[in-house]
Amino acid sequence: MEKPREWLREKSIAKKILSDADVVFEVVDSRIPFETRNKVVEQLAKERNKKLFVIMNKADLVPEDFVEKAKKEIEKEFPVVVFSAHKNRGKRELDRLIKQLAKEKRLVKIGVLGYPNVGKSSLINTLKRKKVATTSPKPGMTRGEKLVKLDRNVYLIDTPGIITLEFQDDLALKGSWIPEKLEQPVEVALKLIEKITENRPEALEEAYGVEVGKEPLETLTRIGQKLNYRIKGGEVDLDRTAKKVLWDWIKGHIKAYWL
Ligand SMILES: Nc1nc2c(ncn2[C@@H]2O[C@H](COP(=O)(O)OP(=O)(O)OP(=O)(O)O)[C@@H](O)[C@H]2O)c(=O)[nH]1
Ligand SMILES: [Mg+2]
Repeated sequence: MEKPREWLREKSIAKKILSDADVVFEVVDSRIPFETRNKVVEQLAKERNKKLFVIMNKADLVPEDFVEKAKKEIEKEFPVVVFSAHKNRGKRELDRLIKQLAKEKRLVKIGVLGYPNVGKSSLINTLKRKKVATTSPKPGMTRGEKLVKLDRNVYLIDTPGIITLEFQDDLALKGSWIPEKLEQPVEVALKLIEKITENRPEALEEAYGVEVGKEPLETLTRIGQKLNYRIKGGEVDLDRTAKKVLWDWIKGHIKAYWL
């Protein structure tokens, strides 16, 4: 369950990038903008006096009033750019911002940081207008750091997702952990269903055509029945259903969101 060595490694990546880079783009998932804000990254940026911009990516997955609400909240601490790598939204605004930053210094290195799977590499490809960084729905795609030249004097640094001092279960809820690598996928899926039920139960009804139950287990069982995921003897395969729900969450097929 615990992986102290990995945590230390991740923290050292964050530290290294924060000494290399002049500016940080902290990418978050617009569906769960607060949960995907990385405290370590923000803390280090503050300590080192680096400019940090929060990029609310995947804005295409949430409604506009939610985007505005979240943006306002985060802007109390950091400037925010609303973005969608899939819909090319926010590209012009970021282009302009980068141009401005490039005027202030001879050479600008922008560290693109955030949790696994929030869309750091996708953002870089959108800005570069070319597929230079590998992307995947699988959290943990980007391994090493990668320097991408954007302009004569502007570089972006693609990085692996930063995770620190967190349990795998919590990471999975953020879409930052591969469901197959969880010890108890059912437990995590139940937690996720609980969260979604609290915030936007229709999202589960829309995704699976089931009625949300009183207990998360009821809902998960109904989803399994609907998908016809069975184990020998005909009972619902909860394990398989849980992984499917977690993958659907990662892939943005479940339209739920919360502050
Ligand atoms: N709907 C939607 N999906 C997106 C957007 N940007 C990225 N994705 C998807 O999110 C998944 C992760 O994207 P990546 O760019 O690989 O994310 P990353 O942060 O580089 O991930 P790691 O390298 O694993 O840390 C992929 O399936 C992308 O297609 C977006 O703006 N909207
Ligand atoms: Mg990546």
